[in-house]
Amino acid sequence: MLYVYAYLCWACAGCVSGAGRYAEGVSNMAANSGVFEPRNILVTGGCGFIGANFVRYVARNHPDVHVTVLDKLTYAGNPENIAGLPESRVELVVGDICDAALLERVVPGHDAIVHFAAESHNDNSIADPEPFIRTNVEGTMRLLEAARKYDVRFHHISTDEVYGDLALDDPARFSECSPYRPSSPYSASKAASDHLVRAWVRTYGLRATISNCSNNYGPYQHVEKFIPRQITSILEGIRPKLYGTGENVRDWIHTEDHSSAVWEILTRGRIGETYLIGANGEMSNIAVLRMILRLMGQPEDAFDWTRDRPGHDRRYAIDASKLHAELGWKPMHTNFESGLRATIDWYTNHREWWVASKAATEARYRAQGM
Ligand code: NAD
Ligand code: TDX
Repeated sequence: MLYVYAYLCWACAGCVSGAGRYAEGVSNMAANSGVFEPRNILVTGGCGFIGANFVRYVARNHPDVHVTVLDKLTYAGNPENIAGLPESRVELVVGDICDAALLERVVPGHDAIVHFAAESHNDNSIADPEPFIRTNVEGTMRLLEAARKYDVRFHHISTDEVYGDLALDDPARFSECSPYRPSSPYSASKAASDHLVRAWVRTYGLRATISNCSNNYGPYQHVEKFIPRQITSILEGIRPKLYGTGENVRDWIHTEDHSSAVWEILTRGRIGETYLIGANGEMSNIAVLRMILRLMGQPEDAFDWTRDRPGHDRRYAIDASKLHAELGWKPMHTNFESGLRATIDWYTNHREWWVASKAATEARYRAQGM
């Protein structure tokens, strides 16, 4: 993997853009097929959990595609997440999506932007909303402006949380028609970014799509998030922590299935459309935690209750029938327990990847009584 610190010098713009990329030219609606065939994609946030898994997915399945990752490497970004990928196909530019001058140098020559970069953790947004507004709202606006100027196709990665929550006993699920009702500073900032994308489509004719996905799990997820926090706590001899009553429901999807859905939407989705991504993975937090404890050989009550998250969303549930019907997408990981077992194995075998951030994360949680 080629690694470029974008802020070092203007000359980096040359490496960033890559002569090969320019030579291949702008792509690419395959003749008459209606399929968009990008050759050079810019992936923001590609050193984070879902972005890195997407970069790996593209490198594995689409060897003709060159990926430039643009990532600020915040506490949540780690270049190790994309280590080992071929240098000729994956290039890392370290920089901020809010930096308009940097975008002027990086964006030209790409035929699509897939925008994952965000501040992504609800608890952090409750403690300090400001970075969320800056990266998720201002950063998205800067990228949209660059995409507009250079006529680059845009895919925006968003979340089901923009729709607020559902009652535990409500059979309803979120669809593309659900009203926006975000609860936390994080989800409000993501909702704002969705609205910006829609406005750029309608007002400026930007070629953009949006996807709103449910809770992801899998390798490379930061230890602040529910599943890796509990797994790594057990590995470190710390009792897992369950917020509130533990009855809150999340709709789990393996991150690889999120990647395949994003690829389908990017290449075959209709411009201006929103697609919900989910894999029928509804489970209460306490059920997930008990499954983790069982799979790791612990008693099912070996955890502590903590105070609840303020404004804690009760239930998320996705109706992904538009994605199934229009694009024929289906998840590959349909057995949550076996996906969870593989995730436990990954964290067990990659202690060096998470151990430093574990200590810092638990100190932060302890200070908040969580
Ligand atoms: P993450 O926190 O693991 O990664 C975010 C990445 O963005 C990091 O690499 C970070 O360094 C980078 N970044 C942050 N601010 C930046 C900036 N200003 N400029 C450039 N890079 C910056 O997040 P994640 O869980 O991988 O989520 C990725 C995207 O998917 C987000 O947009 C999130 O809203 C969305 N999403 C996440 C989930 C989930 O379950 N985690 C579900 C649905 C949607
Ligand atoms: O220690 C914990 N104990 C606990 O009970 C943690 C970290 C979380 N929880 C609960 C809170 C939630 O109900 O587990 C659930 C999942 O929590 P998170 O992993 O923080 O995820 P969530 O808040 O649901 O948001 C996630 O899915 C949607 C991602 O972090 C978002 O980026 C995405 O948009």
